[in-house]
Amino acid sequence: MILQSAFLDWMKSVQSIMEDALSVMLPDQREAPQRLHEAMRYAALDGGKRVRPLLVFAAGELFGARREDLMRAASAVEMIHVYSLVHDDMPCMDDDALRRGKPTVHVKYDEATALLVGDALQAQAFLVLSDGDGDAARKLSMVRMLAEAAGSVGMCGGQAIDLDSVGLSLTQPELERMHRMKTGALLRASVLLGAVCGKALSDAERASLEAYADAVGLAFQVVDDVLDATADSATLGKTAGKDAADNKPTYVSILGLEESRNLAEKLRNDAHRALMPFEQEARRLRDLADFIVQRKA
Ligand code: GRG
Repeated sequence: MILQSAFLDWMKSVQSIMEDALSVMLPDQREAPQRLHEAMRYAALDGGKRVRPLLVFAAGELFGARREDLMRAASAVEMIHVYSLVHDDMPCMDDDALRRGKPTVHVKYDEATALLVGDALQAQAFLVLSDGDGDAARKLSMVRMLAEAAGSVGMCGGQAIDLDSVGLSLTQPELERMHRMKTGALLRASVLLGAVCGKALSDAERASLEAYADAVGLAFQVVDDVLDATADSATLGKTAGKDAADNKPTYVSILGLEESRNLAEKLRNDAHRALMPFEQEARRLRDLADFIVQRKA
């Protein structure tokens, strides 16, 4: 499967829209406290693939959402994602010095600033999501959706299980549960938030999107484990080989490289199958599943 230039152009245009949207929605670094605002912008701007915003836009375009609403939802999800990266890189968690090809926030600034950057980005995400001129009930349901994905039954809970799993040999179902929470929950929320920015979803449409998001979320993590074991730090923009060095259970450690690649391919097919009811209109989501499985960083 070769990604077409129309998809790559669309991806670049969303990435560029997101750079501008985030720049506007983050506090101005000339405003006090300048150092914290500067560090928030350092963490969030100029880097990353913007996979979650791409999912928000692709799902939103499928359901006829307004660009302004998508920019808000996508910025909120990306802020939560960036906060998680900043905290994850801190010495009390993964202790990493490189992220998105740059020194991590606690290295460039200091640990206290990194902690506050994450906290403030999380708060800013909910501010952005609850702002704007959309329907209040819909905004409240979106706030709940993001909070659930980010909290103790989603990303934070998955991170807690991850930290507890170092040195243990997890079974594949246990590993899957951890990743569905740690990375899958936010990817799923990205798809659903984008979709609910548009017209009301039927139960069947929602179920199809959830099946798509679950497959893509897991594929993302399987590929992440493969890349950690096979790519170099310069390509990844973060320290490669950390999972094995930290003695973490991964798809590669449980299944080996080839079976992990096969699993990613199976999940890509599952994602495509889930989109069949939408036919050609879901092409961006379909291409994104391909992109997530084929990515090199
Ligand atoms: C600290 C609350 C808290 C949570 C951390 C998501 C997470 C939980 C930590 C990130 C650590 C990590 C490397 C997880 C593997 C999957 C992942 C989220 C990779 C980074 O996401 P990408 O590849 O990054 O989308 P970019 O930089 O492209 O946005």
